[in-house]
Amino acid sequence: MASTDITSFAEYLKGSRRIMALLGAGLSASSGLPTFRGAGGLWRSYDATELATPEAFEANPDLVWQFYSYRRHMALKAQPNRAHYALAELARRNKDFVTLSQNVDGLSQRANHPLDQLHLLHGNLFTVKCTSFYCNYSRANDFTDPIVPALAIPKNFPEPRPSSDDKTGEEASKSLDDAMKAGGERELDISDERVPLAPLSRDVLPQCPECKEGLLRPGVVWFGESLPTHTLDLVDEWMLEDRIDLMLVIGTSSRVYPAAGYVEKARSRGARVAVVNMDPVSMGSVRLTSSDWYFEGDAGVLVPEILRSVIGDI
Ligand code: BV8
Repeated sequence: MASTDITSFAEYLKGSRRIMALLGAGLSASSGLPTFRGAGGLWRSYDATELATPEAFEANPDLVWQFYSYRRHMALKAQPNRAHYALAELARRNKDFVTLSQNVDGLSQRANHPLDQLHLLHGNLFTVKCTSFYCNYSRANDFTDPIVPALAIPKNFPEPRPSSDDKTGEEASKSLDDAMKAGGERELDISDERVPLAPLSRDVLPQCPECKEGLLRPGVVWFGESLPTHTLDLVDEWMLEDRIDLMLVIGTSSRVYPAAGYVEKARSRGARVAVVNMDPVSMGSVRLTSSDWYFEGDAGVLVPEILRSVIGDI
């Protein structure tokens, strides 16, 4: 049975040098971004994992782009939470702390997490790349929102209610202007399947500016795609350098591989494991022993608390 005692963890943390963290969607939950498998796991009537595949993009590039454009938009509106900042501070104070993030939302980067200690296992919503086989075009840090006009989140405002004898339409446009001026515009929640989504033709989707033929796609790793080999090599190299003292597992269901496999890999290099999760049941493959810790609750609250003995108050 894992310990829930923060004091014993704080002591061990202070004596730890080589630390690894595996981050999941639960880290960004308190920033308002839905997780994959929890209640937020659905987008319209789709399981998010159904849309995060090359096959889905091939079959319906417009639907998949509407999914990703929505997530870009939500991630840009979200703010990093105290857990993102606490992990960034730990990285600044301990150069032997490496973070493996499954998250593509860019919030760790916006919390100024040292980038050479942040390994993005599943890519990034704000990188886009060409899908043409022979074209290598890609661009990072593309924060344009919407990325193309056709992917703008539809807005609606109160329909003008022209009076019955309005022949010129002036009254209607006036009430429309009034509604607009009164901030009547609000974004539709296109994650709700009841909100109609117009199909988009291929030519209004993001196009490659280099080869001028291929569609651009989000620079994330889809299911069935391999993780970035350079990143995996860097992580494996770090793991083999020396023993590992501590493996933090924060806000992840640890169901997606090979990412989830790093927990047992770290344990085999000597690490004790500390899990932060809202739900004791949703820890997937992670098996905790009496030398590990389990902290139940919101990562946004718990992570700054359990790291305080090293990072102080952030
Ligand atoms: C590959 C980018 C091979 C896209 C993502 C071995 C065994 C079984 C299956 C496989 C295997 N090897 C490969 C597979 C297949 C597959 C896989 O793992 N499938 C799963 C579903 C079983 N893996 C792959 O396809 C990988 N590729 O292996 O390729 C290969 C090799 C060579 C050549 C070709 C191919 C690629 C996987 C990457 C997929 N892309 N993301 C996008 O984001 O749209 S994964 C995506 O889902 C996320 O990035 C994330 O990693 C994952 C969701 O996991 P979590 O982050 O954990 O989120 P989740 O919602 O599941 O859980 C949230 C947790 O937080 C919960 O525990 C919850 O309780 C907790 N929580 C909630 N709120 C809070 C909280 N905790 C704290 N505080 C809170 N407030």
